[in-house]
Amino acid sequence: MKKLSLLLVATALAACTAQVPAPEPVYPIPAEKQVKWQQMETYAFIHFGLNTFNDMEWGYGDTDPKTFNPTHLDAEQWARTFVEAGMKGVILTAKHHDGFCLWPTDLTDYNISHSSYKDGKGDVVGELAAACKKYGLKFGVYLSPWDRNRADYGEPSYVEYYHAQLQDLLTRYGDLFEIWFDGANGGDGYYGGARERRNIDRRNYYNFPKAWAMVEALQPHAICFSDAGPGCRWVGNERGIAGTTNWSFLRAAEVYPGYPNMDELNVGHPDGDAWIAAECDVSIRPGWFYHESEDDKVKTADDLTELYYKSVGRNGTLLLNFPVNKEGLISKTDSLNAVHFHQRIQQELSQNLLEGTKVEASEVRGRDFNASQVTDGDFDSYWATSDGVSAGSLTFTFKEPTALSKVLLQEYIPLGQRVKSFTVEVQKGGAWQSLEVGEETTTIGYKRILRFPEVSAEALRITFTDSRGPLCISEVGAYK
Ligand code: FUL
Repeated sequence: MKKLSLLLVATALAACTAQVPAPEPVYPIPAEKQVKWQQMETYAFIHFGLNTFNDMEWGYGDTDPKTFNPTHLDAEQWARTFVEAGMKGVILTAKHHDGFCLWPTDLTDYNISHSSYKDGKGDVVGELAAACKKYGLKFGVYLSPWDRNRADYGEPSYVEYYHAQLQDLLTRYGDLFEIWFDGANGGDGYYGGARERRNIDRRNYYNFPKAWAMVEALQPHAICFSDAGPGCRWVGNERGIAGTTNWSFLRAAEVYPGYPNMDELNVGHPDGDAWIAAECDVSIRPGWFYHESEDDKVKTADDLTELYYKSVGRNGTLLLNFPVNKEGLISKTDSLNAVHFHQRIQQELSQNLLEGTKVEASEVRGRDFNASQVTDGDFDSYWATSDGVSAGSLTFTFKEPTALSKVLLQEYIPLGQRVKSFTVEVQKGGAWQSLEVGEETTTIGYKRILRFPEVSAEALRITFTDSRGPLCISEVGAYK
């Protein structure tokens, strides 16, 4: 009898301490560079070019390059603003739809060397690349496929030109983290004087697979943005808002740049076979380019905070655009609001109230995957359940009733996005009650943040009710 109980104890101990292998991935899974990209969370966009000086959003392609004349351009001022606003990188419109190039290039005359800026000796792409290097920011470029200046737009030769421009940008400015392939094509343009409407086959004309292969070969750490990835996808609106359900997958064979189903892009394809997470692009002003008439329409720190929770807080990244002004600077209101926004987020999410609480899991895969991993602040350690266990709960008990108004959840996405539904409950007066979070609690992904009216809780319970495989939860936080 004694022997048997000893044996039982020994087996139980072995089960607790034995090294259990990590869960198998549940495909699709992200490439390492896609995980690193998502961990950037917020980064800046800059729309700057001839439009800035001509009060336009979509230049026709015939605007005089001489009108490009920033008087106090200072790319370091942009970079400093982004650093202070907590942003990890910046993407610049090296060429927008009007075809004007912000870098000196032999491929076209329609470029900065024919402008008034620095008597034609300027290079905004190079100046920003250098500022990013100095201030520790990542750098990326937007190279519009649609080009309203080029006479041969619509011909095969234009596509060669476009790929040559891409090659130029990929090889001249050091490491890039993201290349932006825009999906717009409004049809009409200057086109070398033809002044007509030209429609192309969006799916095939630009030979995007070749462009993406060039990026892979020349900038292996960069990811490609488009409506359809392959690195990351458009979130389906320009308001910066991800779906409350947001899968980081798409069915790769169905999607392409210009893919018209924005609702699908907003939530992803739950049965997708390619990892293509959502990027939420939005401008700090109504327009993408600078317009004096919008000086009093800059999004406030409150507006931006709201956007953060609806983008980063819904498994997306936030790409916040700054329309650089005619002086060549980010306007004061824009930079102040962005910095205050960052300070707000830092303050709201600074103190994880679950640190040091007692945490119990419904089930644990093994020692290396125990429940305490979810409050250790380390994304790379996670709580996991055993094979075959795709539901479970985590209960955090506070030492004393604690006021909460936010819950943050993170899945360990290198092994896939798994959770399909979950519930959040708080214990009050010994009884559990479900928390009204005002939005569906389906997916989590890299990060999900829920906000709710402040509640005083003795304990917090997250129940993962359905998942595509064993649970892998990196972090759980609660904040006031
Ligand atoms: C769109 C463009 O048409 C806008 O001008 C802007 O660049 C936005 C980010 O993407 O497709």
